[in-house]
Amino acid sequence: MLKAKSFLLLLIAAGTGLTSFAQDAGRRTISLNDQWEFNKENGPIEKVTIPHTWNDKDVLDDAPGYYRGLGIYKRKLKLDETARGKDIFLVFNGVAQEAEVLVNGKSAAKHIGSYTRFIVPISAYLNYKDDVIEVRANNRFNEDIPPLTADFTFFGGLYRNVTLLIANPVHFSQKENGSNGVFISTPQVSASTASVQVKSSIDNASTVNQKVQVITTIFDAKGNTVTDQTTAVNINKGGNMVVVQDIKSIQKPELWSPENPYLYRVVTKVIDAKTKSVIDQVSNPLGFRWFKFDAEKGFFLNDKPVKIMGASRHQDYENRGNATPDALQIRDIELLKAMGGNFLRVAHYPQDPQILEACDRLGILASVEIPVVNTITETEAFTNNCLNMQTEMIKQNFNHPSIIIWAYMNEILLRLKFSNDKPRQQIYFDHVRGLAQKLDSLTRKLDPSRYTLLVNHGAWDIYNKVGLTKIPMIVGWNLYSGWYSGVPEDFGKFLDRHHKELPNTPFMVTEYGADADPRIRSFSPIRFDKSVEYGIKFNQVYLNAMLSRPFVAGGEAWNLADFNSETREETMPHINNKGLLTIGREPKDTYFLYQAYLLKKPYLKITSAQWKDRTGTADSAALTSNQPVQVATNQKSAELFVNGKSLGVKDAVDHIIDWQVPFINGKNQLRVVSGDQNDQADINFQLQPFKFNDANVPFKNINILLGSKRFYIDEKEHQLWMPDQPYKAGAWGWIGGDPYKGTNNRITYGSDKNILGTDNDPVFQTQQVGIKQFKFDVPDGEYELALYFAELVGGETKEALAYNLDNNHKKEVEEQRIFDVSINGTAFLPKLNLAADFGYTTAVKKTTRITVQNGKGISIDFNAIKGKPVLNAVQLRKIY
Ligand code: GCB
Repeated sequence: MLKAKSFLLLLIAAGTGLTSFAQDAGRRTISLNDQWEFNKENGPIEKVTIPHTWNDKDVLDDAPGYYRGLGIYKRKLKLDETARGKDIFLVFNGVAQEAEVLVNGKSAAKHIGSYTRFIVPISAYLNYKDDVIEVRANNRFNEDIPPLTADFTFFGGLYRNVTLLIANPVHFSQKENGSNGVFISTPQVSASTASVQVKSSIDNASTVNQKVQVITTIFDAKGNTVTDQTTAVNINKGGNMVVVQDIKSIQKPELWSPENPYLYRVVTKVIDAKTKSVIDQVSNPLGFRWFKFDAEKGFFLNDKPVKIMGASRHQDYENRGNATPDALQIRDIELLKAMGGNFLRVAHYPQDPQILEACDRLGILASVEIPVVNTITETEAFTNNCLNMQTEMIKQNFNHPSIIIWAYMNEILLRLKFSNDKPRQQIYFDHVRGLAQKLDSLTRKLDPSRYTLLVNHGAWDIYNKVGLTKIPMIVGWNLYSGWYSGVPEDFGKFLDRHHKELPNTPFMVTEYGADADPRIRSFSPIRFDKSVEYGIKFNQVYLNAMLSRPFVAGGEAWNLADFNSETREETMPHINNKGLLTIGREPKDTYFLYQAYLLKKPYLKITSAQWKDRTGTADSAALTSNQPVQVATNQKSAELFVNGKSLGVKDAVDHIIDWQVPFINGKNQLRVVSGDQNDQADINFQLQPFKFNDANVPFKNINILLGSKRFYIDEKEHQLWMPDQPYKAGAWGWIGGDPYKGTNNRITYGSDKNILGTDNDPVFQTQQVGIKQFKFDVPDGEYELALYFAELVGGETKEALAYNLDNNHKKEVEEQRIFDVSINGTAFLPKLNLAADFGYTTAVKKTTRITVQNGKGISIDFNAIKGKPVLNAVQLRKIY
């Protein structure tokens, strides 16, 4: 056995940091995240640190698609002679999505799937002098590997921690699907006694039979030994043995729950029977809890009813793709806890090991699933990859007390294949059902102590017809009434339908949500406007419906945070904005709404404080502009003060209180008080004159969105955009036309296409179609005027434009428009042909300087030559 001193040498030689160093543990683990060289196939070599993805930048540009191909990572491994005779492994926590590991040019292992750990034995390939590890990762489309399609970006790379494991020849098995070889269960738990079963799989890779002792010790949270058990075994050379230890009668176990996530530690050692030295050791968490789902009464933890409320989570982060460092992973779970959540749906794939460790520690219940999303491939290889992923997921995460559910399919009938060939479609359905049944049976076999879950979208009939609601122990529904279709109030009806028609099947709402772009605000929020205010209304209806129905086990907001989804092209292209947090993890108003609903301690928060910079027109000749302010609270009522003056006490309705606040130009101090709770916020207000000749409100600049009821905050250029209005004499506004309603006249909110050449997509995504004139009745002076245009497409009822790398944005609109724009009678943009001159969905901004004289103000005239003239936005600034 290696002595401590020589280990030290080895560590220095490896030149890396330590991730886990247990005295006399027999094994050593050392992170290998640094000093990698990376290149894309045929690309230049760069130095990188793990976690790394090659897609972090190319998902940010306007171009559709991202690199899906081969990436090659190389690193030296400086092991010295002292490592000889050891069993050496590389532990990969996640490589996306196909991986081949080579050591000194020889293939040591291959792995399929982005989201689970794999462990590669490398001793046989080492020279202990100048070893080189190479990882060839590939995120190409492969029809045999799930996910095939999904609403998230399939980043490629060596994107989770890599570790070197140096073990003695006798060690906990590294052949147990990436797990640590020890599996802990609690066959019996009550408040008075509990039993624990520890199954340890041990390999003897040496050339002699080995007499060892397996010692399992359970420590409480303070480090006191609760109990231990020793088992003597003889393991044949080159063999494996599974040692089962039943530890009975642990008296009065401290129970694990969200309120008190009490963790025990189970340390299992392999000891040399003769020398008593430690040959190998692993440590695992242990929590004592029991739970059940009841179709009538919901979920119970330790015999107490618990509504499981929380969110789903994707693993990517702003500007980092999926290469998210540990600290940020952990922080997500802390943010979920601080929101009042007690449940995490780890969706749509297993995530970093830190996530479930944080759930154990913080008291967050969890479900985990494999990425079988939208559709399947009917091949044996696809089936086997699914089964293998499910096995890896379960065995790698088996010991987490936070996990109560294993899931395996999400909305698998979303993309209905073979719709024009019913007999063929029936074969496909049979295959889907068959795969679901295999995954469900495998899960129950591998882990009888937890529930199985299959997640459907809201198409009730088809999932029941295909038989998918009969297979899992609990059903999950992803419901978006009031978003993709219908109204939010339909949601409650769906819940009641399940309860009535599947009265014996427990269920959860595994997803619900509405996109909210934190830069967009509205006083008349509607579906698809992406306003934060619509998000508030939507979530109030959903939370009320779930919390008032005991048979609903719980619900998970989609999503904890905004996430990358390359094919989305909405107000924030390539991002799904349904998060309660932004992609950089800033809270949106909806996050505060959840705190008000879910936290038990008194809570009071000015949610509109997030909207720090506002603009609006003065009310008549007054020096104020009345605008709503929202407060989220779990108190009955609160009083709001503005610049020291009370606006009165108001009652909360569905955890929100609304006030009309008379904002003055400049800084406004808001303060809300309820009992001993209070919160305050400063809001900067840019007051626009009611009429331009109003001497009390001097005009500086104004930014107006046409065809829009939205406010938009351009955070990069610090510009505040406001909704349009029909022309008012003495002020400003449009004459003629209607808001853009989508290519096929569908009632939508502007275009849902990426506007090329800008990050301010919402400025361009709406427009006034058929506009005749836009007027500013400004006094004489020098002004700068900017007109914003884009030829819009999108907003169709059917599937968005075919995803096409060649010309994603080309689309024949019915009328190709040509029009003249003149300013105060002088030609400015003659024969403007947006599609022909600039291309579709492309940002066009035309600026000019105007000398206004003789009290004529500014009149922008639009003269149609062909089709209807359009204007998307207008900006006016007074120079002097
Ligand atoms: C769903 C999917 C999820 C999507 C979400 C959405 O039902 O399960 O992957 O991201 O809807 O935002 O459309």
